[in-house]
Amino acid sequence: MTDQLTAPEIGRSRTRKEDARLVTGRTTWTDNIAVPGLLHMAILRSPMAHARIDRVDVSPALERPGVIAAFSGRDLADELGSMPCVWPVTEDIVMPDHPAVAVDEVRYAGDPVAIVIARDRYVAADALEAVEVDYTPLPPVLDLEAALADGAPLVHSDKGTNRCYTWPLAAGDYEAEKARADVVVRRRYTQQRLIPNAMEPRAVVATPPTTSNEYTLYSSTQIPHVARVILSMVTGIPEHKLRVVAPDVGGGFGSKLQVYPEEAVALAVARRLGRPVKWTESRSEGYQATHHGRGQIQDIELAATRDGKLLGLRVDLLADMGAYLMLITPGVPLLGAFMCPAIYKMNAYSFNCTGVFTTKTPTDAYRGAGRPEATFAIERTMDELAAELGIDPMEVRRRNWIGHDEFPYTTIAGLTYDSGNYEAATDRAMALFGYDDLRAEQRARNERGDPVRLGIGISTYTEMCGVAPSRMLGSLNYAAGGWEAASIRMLPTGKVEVATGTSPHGQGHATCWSQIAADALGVPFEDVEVVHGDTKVVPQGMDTYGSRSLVVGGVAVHHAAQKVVAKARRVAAHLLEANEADLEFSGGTFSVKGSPEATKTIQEVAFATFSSHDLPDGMEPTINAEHLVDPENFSFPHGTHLCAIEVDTETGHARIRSYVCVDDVGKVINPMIVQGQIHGGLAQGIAQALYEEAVYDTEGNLVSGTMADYLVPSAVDLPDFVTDRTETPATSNPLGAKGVGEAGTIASTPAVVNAIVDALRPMGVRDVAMPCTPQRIWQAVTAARAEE
Ligand code: MCN
Repeated sequence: MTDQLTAPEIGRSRTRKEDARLVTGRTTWTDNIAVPGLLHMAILRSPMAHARIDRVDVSPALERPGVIAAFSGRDLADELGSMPCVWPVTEDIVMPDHPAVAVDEVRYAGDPVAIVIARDRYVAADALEAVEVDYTPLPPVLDLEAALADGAPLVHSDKGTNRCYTWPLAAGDYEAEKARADVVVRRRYTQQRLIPNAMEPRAVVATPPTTSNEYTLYSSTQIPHVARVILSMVTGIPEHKLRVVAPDVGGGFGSKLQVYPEEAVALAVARRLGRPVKWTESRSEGYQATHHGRGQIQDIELAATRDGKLLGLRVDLLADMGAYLMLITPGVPLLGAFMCPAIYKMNAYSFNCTGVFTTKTPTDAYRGAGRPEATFAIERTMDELAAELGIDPMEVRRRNWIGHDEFPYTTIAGLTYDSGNYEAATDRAMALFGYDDLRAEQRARNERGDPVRLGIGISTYTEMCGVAPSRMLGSLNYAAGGWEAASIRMLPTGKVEVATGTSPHGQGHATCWSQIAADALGVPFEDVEVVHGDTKVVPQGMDTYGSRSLVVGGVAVHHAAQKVVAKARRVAAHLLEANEADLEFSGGTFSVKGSPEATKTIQEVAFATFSSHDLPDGMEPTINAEHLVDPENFSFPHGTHLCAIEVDTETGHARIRSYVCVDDVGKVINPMIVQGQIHGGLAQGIAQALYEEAVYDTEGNLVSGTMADYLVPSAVDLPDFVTDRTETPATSNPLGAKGVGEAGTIASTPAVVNAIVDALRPMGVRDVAMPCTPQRIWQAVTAARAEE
């Protein structure tokens, strides 16, 4: 068969078909859902980081006009199981009980304590103040190292320890490599806690059982399919009686890769009251109770020869779990464990991570999840090594990275990178950036003692995304699989429905999956409708996170379309009275080799299948198809990011002057979407470097608890980005694509901090803690001057 698949859609910058409704708000956000008889839920949250609950009395709230019901944690304890964690990374992990509403003890400021249900959301919110709670304060646990000391106060006293787990990874003999090294660079970096800021806050609507005993939960979630399984287990609602719908979702960045107590409680309340109930979090409530990201202390040691050849790497992490284990909390640092060696060759690697409980908001995945932290540690330390050796930092990287002719390459961490070309991306980035000219300008400024110094920051990153294969996830004790499902329905009129198990919340899947299906089926882009995010409509799926959707879910669409074409070919051959082997398929039309006038379009085949008057003997009357993909490997995008920053040594102000990135995400479905993903990712990575931090006081209160105190940058705070791509196709999927959703975030943080330190290094500064605020920069300069 010599099918010619014309490819007019893949690679084309289609504007996103879903955007008109999303950006005008003419869509169904969860908070827009109005159901007859809807009640509203408000949640009383702990004002303390750690306390014993001596008494909860909800009855005064019940006296308020408009209040329908109120519940303490104890009232709900019998009907809700513990909120589960699906990634217990070690056999001996400490897994504390996690009640959806606290019963005996609160463990972070924001822990739910009581629930009020009212006719109106404002009545419900006001009635919270009538709930009476007596607390006995307990000591907060805030510092990761202090939490592990003997005699430290305990977050979960029944567990006898604040250590959640210790997870090691080792290859080669690190100590031996260190012993023969000419230079060993040791550094400690702190990954501050970050608060994810999706544009749409979390929101839930739970409807009571129908006459057929079916519940529906609408939730602003990234994971309707996973949520259905977990919520069925927590609430006891049989899985086949629970439908979960993720309507249009206004962003998540990992914070909605979660099953939250509020979702379980809403279902329990709907069951108790037989009425639908809605809860939408306020922004400040979300800051306390939506999981946080990052929160690590990293001790890193890099051993190398005098000429900059890496010998070994050692990384010891303390990872802040927060008060409870959420869905994948313990696993997040493991994703970083595999990425610390990054694109570099070395002989030995030793990694150890200890998860620590604290009385702070639980942590979990936030854009990049483990990989931004790892990339930061290695890319910052590569710069430090270069400085110690007096070699240009890009040159040190070049001496160590995997050559383009060495793929597939198995790293010291045990991953096999399928493809890449670090030289090509770097050469392109350096040319766009004007690396040599900027270095010359930097030297000149340093020589004349310019108070505004120029710094150049490098990050040559790779990352593991795609979150699959399932077998590998299983070996890491992760409970879920890494597969994805797609099904394609060819409707009688030739239109196409693609049902995908991915659950987009801003990534443009409806557009990209239409492009993939349109090319494979030879139908117009406009004729494809993509449906998602409803367990009733798309029964199977693993949802969206870990930049997996294209390389798993998009690939599933491609395969399902191939199956449709294969079935259609059989029908077309029958109708054309030809051999299947003699049919060519191009642009949606089957034609008989040698007689070009004998044709059938795929739409004609669809109608013929619908009528089923004349099908091949024994053929099922459908050309619809389904496909599940479990990829053979992760996906490894990479790239080179370069940042030039001007640092005013008198005020501490840092201004990004130029930012160039050349990313390689393999083959691209939609270049404009890819560029948008990179832009958004850069904003979040730069935000970690310069602006954002969840700050707690000594009592464990979140003091950066509003948008006035937590600095999310806007477009005016960010530079123009120069983006470009190289294209090294992935070999692990037929589209040749690699993921892009987190790449910009992973790459950019070290590029910015490296640039700041590079600017200040001649003055004796060796590090600036993140976020590199003007105050911290000024303090670093002042301290270095005092040492001179
Ligand atoms: N794409 C492409 N060609 C490639 C790679 C990707 O055209 N070679 C397209 C895909 O078709 C898809 C988009 O780029 O439309 C992102 O694809 P992918 O890398 O597969 O990532 P996911 O769709 O799985 O999205 C998850 C990822 C993650 S993990 C976070 S966090 C994140 C992100 O996406 N959160 C986001 N991007 C976000 N974008 C928005 N607007 N909102 C969020 O919450």
